[in-house]
Amino acid sequence: MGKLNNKTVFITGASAGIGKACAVSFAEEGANLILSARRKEKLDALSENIKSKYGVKVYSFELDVRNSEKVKEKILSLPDEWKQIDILINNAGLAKGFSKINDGDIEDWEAMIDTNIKGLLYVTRYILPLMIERKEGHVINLGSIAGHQVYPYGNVYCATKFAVNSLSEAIRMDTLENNIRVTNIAPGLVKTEFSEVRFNGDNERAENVYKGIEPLTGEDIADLVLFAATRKSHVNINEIVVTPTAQASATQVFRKE
Ligand code: NDP
Ligand code: 8X3
Repeated sequence: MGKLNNKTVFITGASAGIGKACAVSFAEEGANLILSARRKEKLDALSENIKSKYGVKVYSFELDVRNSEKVKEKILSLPDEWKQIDILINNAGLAKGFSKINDGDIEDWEAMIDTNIKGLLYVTRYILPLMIERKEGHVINLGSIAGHQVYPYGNVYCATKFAVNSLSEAIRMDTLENNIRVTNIAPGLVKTEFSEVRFNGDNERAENVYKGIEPLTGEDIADLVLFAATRKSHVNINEIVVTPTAQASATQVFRKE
């Protein structure tokens, strides 16, 4: 008997990294999953694997969270059996580029702002009313330690994660009378596709981010997301800040030679 049998979890950015690991961890606990991301073929492979391994129901579709009309359409047209969403994991997000503001690429800024802030808002805007109607639900946002501490060349990415941390607090305030739980997850270095995306497929540069340390994994974060989601209903984990043991802050990392 799983801890989340008959619960429905909606995960954005489920095709890779933390979102994918959450899909597996939540399925292991018996949850039915709504999975979304832009790369449908990755979602299809994951869905098949999860369905056959854990026997849960999976409903997946392509969704770019930057597209407010599509977000609205997809959520409002969910089949009835999928409308009762218990847990929303706002995970879709990315960093693009690593440069000073005066050298920054405006397209990269827009991709980060549109995905990490506006995308999270669009999805929350249409799912939250369904939770409020039932006076039950849990919104879990993927923030970052970059949302607590700015680091050199992190400028716009850090600003988007400061916004996520603020929005987690705001959603908590706005839904207090409706029995909605809200959790902000703020990890440090997690080895996923994150750095490859940030450095446009430059593998060597991406590998260097994790050189000499044992980084966190998507599974480590999924474990904590699951922890937050499986507390007794009167317990709200407001925030989890987590780093690799070798990382003390956004700027201090101890690397073995
Ligand atoms: P990955 O790059 O491995 O995964 C990112 C996921 O987000 C992918 O599934 C991707 O899917 C999806 N995504 C990106 N853009 C969009 C979009 N416009 N619409 C829908 N889905 C999108 O990175 P992580 O798993 O590491 O990142 C997940 C979250 O965790 C992000 O919000 C990130 O900021 C945060 N985080 C990551 C840390 C790290 O060190 N890795 C640390 C702290 C926080 P697809 O490309 O198929 O759309
Ligand atoms: C990702 C963690 O420190 O690479 O949010 O920005 S960091």
